Formats: sequence, C-alpha cells, structure tokens
Amino acid sequence: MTDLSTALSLAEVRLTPVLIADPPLLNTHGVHQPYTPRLIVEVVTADGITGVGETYGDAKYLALARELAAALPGRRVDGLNGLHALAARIPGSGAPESGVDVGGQRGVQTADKLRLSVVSGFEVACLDALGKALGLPVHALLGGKVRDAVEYSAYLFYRWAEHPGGAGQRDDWGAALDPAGVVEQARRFVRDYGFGSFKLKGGVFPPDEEIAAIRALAAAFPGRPLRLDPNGAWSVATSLYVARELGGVLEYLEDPTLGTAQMAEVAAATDVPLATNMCVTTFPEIPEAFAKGAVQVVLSDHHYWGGLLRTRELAAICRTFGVGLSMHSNTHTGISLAAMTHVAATVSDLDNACDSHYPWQTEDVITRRLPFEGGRIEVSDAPGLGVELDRERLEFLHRRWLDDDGTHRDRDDVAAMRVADPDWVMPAVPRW
Ligand code: GKR
Ligand code: MG
Repeated sequence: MTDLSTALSLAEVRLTPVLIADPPLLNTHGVHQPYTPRLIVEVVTADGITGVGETYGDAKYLALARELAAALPGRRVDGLNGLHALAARIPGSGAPESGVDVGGQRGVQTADKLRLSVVSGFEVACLDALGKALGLPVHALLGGKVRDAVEYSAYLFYRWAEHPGGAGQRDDWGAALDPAGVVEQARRFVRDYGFGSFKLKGGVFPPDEEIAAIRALAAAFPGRPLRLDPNGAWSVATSLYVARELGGVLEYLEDPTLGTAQMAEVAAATDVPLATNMCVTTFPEIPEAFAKGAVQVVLSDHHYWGGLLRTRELAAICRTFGVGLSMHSNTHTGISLAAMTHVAATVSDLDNACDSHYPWQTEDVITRRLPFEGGRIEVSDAPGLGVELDRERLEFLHRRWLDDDGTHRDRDDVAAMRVADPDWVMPAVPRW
C-alpha cells in the first residue's frame, strides 16, 4: 500500500474546454449564444485517483488555467490554500485589467476575479480527488453537512423559442416574452422540478412590463418567494419606483442598480431587501458595501469567490455582519451544481434558496444528471463530489469546441443579439 503522501500527490492535470448548448435566454446585455464555453478540470493523483472541477471556459480563463495546470504536478491535492498563492505567482494573473466585462453580468472584470475563478475549478477538482482518496464526501472535508438537501429556486428567463436563424439546438419551452409566458414557464418549473420560489431575470423589457410579470407570478403562486434581477440596468430612481410597486411582493430585488454607492442609495430608501452578485463579488468589496448597508443578501458563486473554502469564509463574514447569504449561478454543468450543493449543505444560515441555470442545460459531462426533487438537490454522501465524468460526452463537447470557428469560445451576449438585430450595441447604463 502506498503512503498517504504519495497517494495525494498530483501526477497529472487535464484541461478540457467544452461548448455546451444554451437556450436563447434574454438579459439586459443581449441573449445567450447557442453554445457556452466551460472548462472541465481533472487532477490525477499518483495513485490514479481522478478529481473533477469546472469553471468558466472563455479564452482568458483557459490561458491562466493552462499555466496553473503546468505548475501543479508534484504538489498535493490537500494543498488547497496554497493554490491561491501559486496562481498569484503566474505573471499577469494579478495585475488589474482595464475594466473589461467578460460577457456575463458579473460586474467589472479584473485579473483578480479571473484568477479566483480559475483557482475555484482546481480547488473543486482537488477536493473531489481528496474525498475519493479518503473515502469522504466533499461536504465532510468542509466540516460536514448541516442539511441533507439544498433548496434551489426556479430561474425564469424571458426567452425566444429559438436562436436567431435557427442556430444551435431547439427545445420545447417556446417563447416567454410577456407575463403570461413567464407564468407558463414557471408552471413548468414547478411541475418538472418542484421549485417553491422564483427568480426572474429582468432588465430586458421596460420596468413596468417586468413589474407586471412579477405581479402575475404573485397571483399565480400566492405566498411563494419572488425575486427580480435586472443586472444593474436601472437608475436609482427607477429602482425605487420598482421597489415601491413591488413592495410586499418581492423576497428581494437583485442588483437593481450598478455599484455600491447607488445600491446604498436604493437600500436607504426602501424596505425591500437588496441582493447582489455584482457589487460584492470579492473580499475587498465587502467593507464599503457592508458599512453603507448597500446589500442585505450576498449571492456567492464559488467560481468567483475562489472556491468552496472561501465561500465558507464569506459565510462567516456575512454572519458576523448580519448580512444574508445565498448563491447565484451561471450556465454550468452538473460538476458545478454538485460543488454548489456540497458547500451550500455546510453553511448553517442559508436563508434563501440558491439559484441555478442547470434546468436550462440539456447537455452534461457527467453520467447521471443531478435530479431536482421538490426543488431540492440531495447532498451526496459518496466519496468526493459524487459525480462521474462521462468521457464520451466530454469528448463530444470538446470536439464541438475544437471545431468552433471562435464564435462561441468567449461568451458574448451582445454579439449573439446582433445576429437578430444588427444595430444592437451594449445598452448604456442605466438603461431605464
Ligand atoms: O445567464 O443571463 C445570464 C445571467 O444574467 C448571468 O449571466 C448572471 O451572472 O445569473 C446571473 C445573475 O444572477 O446575475
Ligand atoms: Mg444576479
């Protein structure tokens, strides 16, 4: 039998960029492209144990991930805290960039955030391998679960029936472009997955139309928690108007306006709680936002907080300051859903259901998709994350990435919108 040190030593790291199908979901920047890039990270120990992780797959993430992958062999899968220092030593990985938005609604992108997102994929892969080596689930490595299932909310999107020009894959959801369409979509989420709360991605239509959609949801699902997230598309005045119109109806308003100062202005003038995955996305952003009372709920995303351990650090800070914690998501596969579920299972005061894009993803890289039951995902007690890589699917989705002419290798919702509307440009902020 090999000693533990050898067993935990990293022999190989494999990176596989993939393109996964995405429906034509609308947001304030534009529309999702037919395919979204994700990066699948595999770490292999000297004993041949493989751990898997996932992160954003755009070219910038991939470039940094390749450098980190090259630096890892010889280190140990339990050296999780050291991953951050290692990544920071890669030239260019810590320098602030020029404030480029890399295509999601995650606020201004900096090299720091990019690095943390890359590290998160490696950290999850190492935790998966470590758990398998020790015969323990990832939640046990994080201190143990405090719940057996994690609640998610339905993530409703305005959407078209198909991508412009019929590109990509078709699904049978149909279009949802008005209150009736949104309610119909919500009914299907309840029927198929049992979700008990709803988040609507807003910032797509003028605020009165989105207010009407939320009211229609409230009428169709009395008493269920509702959230509206325009990704910072509104001015302070518009945010306060929406808060007045929907006061008493919303569980919280998510990123109604951009930036800590404006969020604080809104928060000071309404009783509707504000949540964010845009103005508080890194530790240095916390002091000002909490001191100003700008947010009442931080929506963590382990990808950009730098992994599962740091998500728990965030939870401790939020607890200390009486700020709520929940999770938001981006287009992702079952690997990230498993990682979200493990860490969420360990956070005692998770008062709001997490959200996940997962139901919109029909393609996956794991052999058995994680099922939502009663809107919840059961927390796996199997060693590691409890998911198994489907190598054939991985190869297929990687082949799609290899064959792509570059159109989909970087997420670009503005460019995708331009296919339908050649005059479309990134909307000015605030849009309303
Ligand atoms: O996928 O269109 C989208 C979302 O808007 C996503 O990019 C955001 O990161 O879901 C996210 C959010 O809550 O802001
Ligand atoms: Mg959001």
